Amino acid sequence: MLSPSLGGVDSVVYGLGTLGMLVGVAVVWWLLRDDTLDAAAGRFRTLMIVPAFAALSYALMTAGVGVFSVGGYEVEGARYLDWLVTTPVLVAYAGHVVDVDRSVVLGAAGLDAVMILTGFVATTTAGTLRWAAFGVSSLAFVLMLYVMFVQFPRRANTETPERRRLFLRLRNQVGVLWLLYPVIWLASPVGFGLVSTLGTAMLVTFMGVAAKVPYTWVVHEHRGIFRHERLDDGVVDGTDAGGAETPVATAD
Ligand code: RET
Repeated sequence: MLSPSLGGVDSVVYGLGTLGMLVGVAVVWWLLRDDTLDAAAGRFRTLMIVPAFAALSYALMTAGVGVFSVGGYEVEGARYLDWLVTTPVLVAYAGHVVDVDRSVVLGAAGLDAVMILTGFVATTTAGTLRWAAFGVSSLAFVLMLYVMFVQFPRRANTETPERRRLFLRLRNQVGVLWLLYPVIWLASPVGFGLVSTLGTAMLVTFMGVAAKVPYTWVVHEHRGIFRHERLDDGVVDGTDAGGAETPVATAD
């Protein structure tokens, strides 16, 4: 399990991935430290899991920990552990932004976890089982996208224009970027071998940083929606029973 069997260049790639993830940690750290923001409403502590856990996983991959070989392929155990922990958080957080019913959020996060676990089975087995697992993983992926694209907007309980805008940014990023993962898997040595192990490491690391760090940055850009309610109180001054969630105009 602990055989540091990959060459030095992979470690350089994963080292850069670790640094990239630390940028995401810094972004969420700012959010947590900004006392004009309601950290409980923003759930920034939960969001922090994403870059922090990924940084840890990339540090492990840099050190060659958790690499094992199955049927002649090198498999990065830490990568799947990273995905298993962080991708459900990315999915659930998008739902949190527009206050989607808990059961629906858990459904999407659960499908995501099934996608990663069966993807791991596909990576570590051979023959029919491998392709069956790939099929189940892809199906879970499609169902998860259906829940995010169709059910999340339907079950949103808080839909100010600002929250909706942030939700759409995060959800569309998931919908577009993530489609590349099964394609990379198929092209990698585990799939049809069109891309080398090093090439796969570079693609997946680049994608990992691209899927996680801009996500935290987009939340940071829209942080105004998580301002403390009390800051608005003086302005609104109880004129209307209509809503504590009165939209506030923003510049973007
Ligand atoms: C696998 C192979 C089996 C079929 C499918 C896959 C999808 C993986 C995805 C991963 C997303 C990872 C992210 C990581 C962030 O750092 C497991 C590759 C459908 C969608 C966003």
